[in-house]
Amino acid sequence: MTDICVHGLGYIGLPTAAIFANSGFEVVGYDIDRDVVRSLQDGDIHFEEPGLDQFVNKAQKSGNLVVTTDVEPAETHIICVPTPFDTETKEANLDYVKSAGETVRDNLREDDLVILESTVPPETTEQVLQPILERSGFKAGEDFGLAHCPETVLPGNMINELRENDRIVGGITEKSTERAYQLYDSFVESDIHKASNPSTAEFAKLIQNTFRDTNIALANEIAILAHGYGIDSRESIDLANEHPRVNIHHPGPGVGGHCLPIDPWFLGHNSDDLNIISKSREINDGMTQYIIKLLQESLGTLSGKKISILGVAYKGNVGDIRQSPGLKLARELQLIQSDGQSQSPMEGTGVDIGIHDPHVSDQTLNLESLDMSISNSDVCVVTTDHDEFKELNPEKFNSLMNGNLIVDTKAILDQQWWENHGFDMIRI
Ligand code: SAJ
Repeated sequence: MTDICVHGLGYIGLPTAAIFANSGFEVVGYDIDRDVVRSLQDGDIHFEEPGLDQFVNKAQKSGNLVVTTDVEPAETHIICVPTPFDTETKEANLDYVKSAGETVRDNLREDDLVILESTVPPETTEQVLQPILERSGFKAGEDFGLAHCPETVLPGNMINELRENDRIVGGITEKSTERAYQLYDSFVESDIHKASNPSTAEFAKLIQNTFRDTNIALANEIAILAHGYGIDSRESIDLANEHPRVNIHHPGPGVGGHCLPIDPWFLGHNSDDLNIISKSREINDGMTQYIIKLLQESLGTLSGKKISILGVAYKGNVGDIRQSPGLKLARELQLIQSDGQSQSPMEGTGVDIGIHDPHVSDQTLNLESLDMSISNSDVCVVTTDHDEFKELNPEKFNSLMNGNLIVDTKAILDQQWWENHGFDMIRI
């Protein structure tokens, strides 16, 4: 008998299925994508995450994790499907949540528990998922349990974070909350906090990422201000953070990934009251234009120049390019025309761009080796703090680059060392 059926084997569903299986539960991992399921059955993980392949293989070898394209009845259904974001309307697309709900409904039995883990706008569990599930004829809270348990893992360190992070569980009844609590308690080593209801749990998850995004926006605004005053923003932020009640995050080329640039907008799904939150989004999104302004101040017109971009993953040591600032910078540079102004992409390009990222393997991006990407470039912009980039050697850049300008948006290079080799350094 299946204990748990995990719906969606992506970034969150797969590690979650594996950790439950490795904790002794009989788990079925279900995904509609046959290619994903086939490759998992062959032992291949379809995204980069340190240690995840061994972790999943261990779960599969034990017999506790079976991946399949067929849903089975299970005591607990955990929904981990994506909630895509519409960049135009700034709204969450809940189609996958709805269709996962329909699949669960078709397999639902009395006394089962349904948990939504996907990040969703407030009220989704109760207003969207619950009515779909109740079309089974069973009543939520009476005939079956229903809860929201948001995930909080940081890509790049998922397995440890699954165990070590605090969790929030919010059920539609105390019994639903308690059942979800007991389930996660099987592997969570930290505290599990009980929310009064699913909407409060949904809201708490969203404001965690919103706090981080807004804090980074503050750091980015500080960086812009400090640059204007000729002050090193990072030194001043580090000094400010010596105060026990101050914790300013780090500036950079903007905020990427599928969480921080999106979740704050989910708060506005049924509300018109976003203010500092939408302004923060604007500031973080504006960092690529700020970098272009810095480049123009140093180089004059950018048309005819070669710009090397190091890093199109959204952050260090991951291969994920979703909402990547490096890629956004490349695309905005491609819009620059011969007069150096941003124009329509249809009117040709004036900037030659060389992109290198040792963690990304996307065939559509024209990625180059490090040497190719920096060769003959006028400026090199470091946009991701991969470990490999921390070790970059200025001598190689001296011999291959045409110019001597480095924009280190993550402040990972040894400024003194590079300056000693004749480079002009701009740090964000
Ligand atoms: N970044 C900065 N400055 C900083 C920290 C981060 O510019 O001081 C940038 C990163 O370079 C990156 C972006 O922010 O582009 C997001 O990276 P991140 O490491 O802050 O977060 P994610 O998106 O990888 O994961 C976040 C985490 N949320 C929080 O820390 C509150 C993670 O715990 C969540 O599980 C995840 O979102 C999620 O799934 O919601």
